[in-house]
Amino acid sequence: MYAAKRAASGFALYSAASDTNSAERLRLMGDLRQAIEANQLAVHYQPKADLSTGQVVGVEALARWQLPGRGLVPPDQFIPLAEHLGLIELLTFRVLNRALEQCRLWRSRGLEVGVAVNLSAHSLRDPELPEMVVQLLRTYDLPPSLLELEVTESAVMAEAERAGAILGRLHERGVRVSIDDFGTGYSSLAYLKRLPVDQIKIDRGFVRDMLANDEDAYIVRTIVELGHNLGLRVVAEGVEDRGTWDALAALGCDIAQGYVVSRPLPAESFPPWLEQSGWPVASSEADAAAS
Ligand code: G
Ligand code: G
Ligand code: MN
Repeated sequence: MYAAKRAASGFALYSAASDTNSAERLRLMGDLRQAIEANQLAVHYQPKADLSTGQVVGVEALARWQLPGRGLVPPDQFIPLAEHLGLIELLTFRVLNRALEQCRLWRSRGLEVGVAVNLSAHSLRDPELPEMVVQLLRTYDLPPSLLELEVTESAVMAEAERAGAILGRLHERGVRVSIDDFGTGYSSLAYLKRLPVDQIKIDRGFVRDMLANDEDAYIVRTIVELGHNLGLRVVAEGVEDRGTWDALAALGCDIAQGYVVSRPLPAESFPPWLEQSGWPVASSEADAAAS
């Protein structure tokens, strides 16, 4: 009925695939609620490397839902579902908590890697988010600069004033803020200038074809220049091969993330990957000795 009312024609045909309350979807919602409440979501970590030194400077935490009998459900499916169920705050807390706990563990073993956590638009309307984050940093005794929060342009712009205030409170405490999927939204540059942001991540859609497509290469170059002119670090996402890595390094882009460095890894695979891949990493002992 609602679909029919929305359609210009005034009618719609029932199809199970578009039924947001199909039996299949209801079952999935129940399973997801259970998985989030019981803290059963996994978190994988994708390394990011400095384009000038090759040093691994951090990882992005990516939620994974392994559903028995259905395999791995991708986040673009379960994140919207968690939002719909009002479970996104709990999910965000779970992922943040897990990622910071992991960061702490790596640090205690001498690996100084920052973690980046994705926030949904809902989190940017949650006035309790900054305090929750600060508490978690205290719990794990971590410097705020080891945490980065990734927000998409569209999530910020949906309610720019409110989102800016919440991010500002985190930024004041030393937490890093990144604009994710940059270039796909419609952020006004005037607003970007005023946002408490440290970093922009160029959407992988532009990076993917930059060697073959002059327009994409031009867009990437323009974003790198824009970011640098605003005093921001620029990260390229979806860097899949060495040629793209070299092109980005030549443009002066700061950091690369993508399959050329590594796919997202389960936490326990990260230290062995570092060791045998040969990518250098900052050591927390060296830092401690230097200071
Ligand atoms: O690697 P991958 O397919 O997992 O990521 C797909 C999308 O899901 C990415 O855009 C990423 O930002 C988003 N995502 C992954 N984990 C989380 C999370 O914990 N919270 C939110 N809000 N988004 C996430
Ligand atoms: O920006 P977001 O937070 O949406 O980005 C994370 C997503 O990008 C995840 O789905 C991750 O698996 C995916 N990803 C990471 N590196 C690459 C890459 O080199 N190529 C492609 N196609 N996807 C990538
Ligand atoms: Mn991201």
